[in-house]
Amino acid sequence: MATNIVARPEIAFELKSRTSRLRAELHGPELAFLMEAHDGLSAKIVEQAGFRGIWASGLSMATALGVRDSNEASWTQVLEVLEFMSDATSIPILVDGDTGYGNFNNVRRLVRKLEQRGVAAVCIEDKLYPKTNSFIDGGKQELADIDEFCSRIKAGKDSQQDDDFSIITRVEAFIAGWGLGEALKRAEAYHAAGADGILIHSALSQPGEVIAFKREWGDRCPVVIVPTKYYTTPTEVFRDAGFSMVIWANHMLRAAIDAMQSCAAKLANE
Ligand code: SPV
Ligand code: MG
Repeated sequence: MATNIVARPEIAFELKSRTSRLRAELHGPELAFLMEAHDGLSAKIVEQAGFRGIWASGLSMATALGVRDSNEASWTQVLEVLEFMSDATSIPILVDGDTGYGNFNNVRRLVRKLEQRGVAAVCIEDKLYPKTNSFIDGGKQELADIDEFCSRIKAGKDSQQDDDFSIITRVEAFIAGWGLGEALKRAEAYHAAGADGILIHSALSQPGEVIAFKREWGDRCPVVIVPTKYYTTPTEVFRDAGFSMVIWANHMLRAAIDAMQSCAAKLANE
């Protein structure tokens, strides 16, 4: 029986934990794509479409709950949404953990609870609680103190029970108006504190900042990007630059809003 399973790689793949599959996507030779979902139904649709991982978007989960992307939904309410997404699917989920919902103590609790709900990885960004969406006056947003943010990373890594659970750290230096030097300094500190990958974010309509970062960063650890603003860039450019993972961050929610608005308007008018 065991021999049969080994002889069928697709079954062996299914048997691997979600945490190790997410890790394999991060470290694999191919550019990986995660698709956004915000509830059990959208998560199921993402899996059925063939994606190998889900981005549980903070913006989308908040919007689907009818609140702003400013930590207006509590972290335990987000946890409830994640449980539905996790139960409805078998592919790994990387959750947008915003700033970690507070300091190192909050991250410690967050990681323990995410593991219990079957979430494979969390991304935390180097800003302050309550967070503000990166594209609202990004240049005026305050970044976290580097040492304080590293304490959040270390607390998270110390708390995980499964060695394959991943903590991705999101560098907001470009968004907040700082340059490549600040982005690299922060990424280096977060990597040294135990981060499993760096998400480098940019608000420009071209990918110049993130490509410059990747060129300097090299292969110190996987680099993840979110082309929400530079969405017209062909994915070949990301592949050639050597990024590990691309996140399509809000697309399922946007598609749902368009469809619901046109359906509601049609029925109301006709
Ligand atoms: C989210 O999906 O909530 C994100 C990604 O943080 S973005 O909206 O592109 O900043
Ligand atoms: Mg977010």
